[in-house]
Amino acid sequence: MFKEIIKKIEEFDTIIVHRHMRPDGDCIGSQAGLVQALRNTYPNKKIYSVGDDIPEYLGFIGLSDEVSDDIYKEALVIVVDTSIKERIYDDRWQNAAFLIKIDHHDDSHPFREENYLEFIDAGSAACSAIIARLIESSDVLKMNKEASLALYTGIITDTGRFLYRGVDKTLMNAAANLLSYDIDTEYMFAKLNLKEMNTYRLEAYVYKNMKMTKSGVVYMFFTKKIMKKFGVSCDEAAALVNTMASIKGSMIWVTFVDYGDNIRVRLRSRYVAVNEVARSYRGGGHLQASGATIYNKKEMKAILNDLDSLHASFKQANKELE
Ligand SMILES: [Mn+2]
Repeated sequence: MFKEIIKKIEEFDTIIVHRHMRPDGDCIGSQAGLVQALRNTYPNKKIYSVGDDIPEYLGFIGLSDEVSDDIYKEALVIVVDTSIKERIYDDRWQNAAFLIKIDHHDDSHPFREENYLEFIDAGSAACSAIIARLIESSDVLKMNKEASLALYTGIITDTGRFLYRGVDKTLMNAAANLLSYDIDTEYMFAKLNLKEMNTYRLEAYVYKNMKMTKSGVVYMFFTKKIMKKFGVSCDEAAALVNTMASIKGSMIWVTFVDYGDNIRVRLRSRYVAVNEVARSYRGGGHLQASGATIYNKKEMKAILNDLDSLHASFKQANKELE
């Protein structure tokens, strides 16, 4: 399949790379890494990166270009790290002459039928690792320092710094190859890890105030009032979900963040698959890292009930796990 993708890349003079909304590190890393490698390989092709909603902490790798509507009809569009078409940032992907999807989600669905190719490796813990393999395995595409920094950042973020399940030999080999391009990892980790003092204060608040359901699902609701008090944004609050990650007996942990129009839910877990529950509340994602959207306290209660039952029956069936 890599060969067919490369063939299409060779065929087109205009290549536009899209990704999903509300991008994370793997999403930006996949997109920027691919764009940088393509630019490095084809100085005479027009290569674009779509999306101006790059989070500040990913500004050191993210690329955002203005793309005019009329070039799509002659362009190859590549969508990275996106499972369903509703999540693609910028609807103009539909106008592509040819469309390619490269993804690693379990619930990935085809974007369309005609003039379309997809490569999905749900076994890869990061989409960036697939892009790295695509580039490294081809005789045509040329990796460089910028591309490798972006892809390595994607791998680091989507694997929780190589901690999550799914980190395997293939992924580590891809990461090792990227390191041969002289990436400044100290700089990268500073960009990813440094937090404002008020975020740490809020973290302390989470430790003190997180709640637990009967079976041990831990959760935190970040109200407007709390976020205002600590001076953190909704996204910064949501990023604190893993503060609750390592509590014995609590294999599911959840944040609720009041975004005003809706409440966004982040679900994380070890062992237990939580994406089914996410799907029933307008969300989805990975088995152990999903998101959902709810609209009121009643739904919050309902989703917590669902998770509590799931957690209770999982514990019942897996007594050795905690
Ligand atoms: Mn990803």
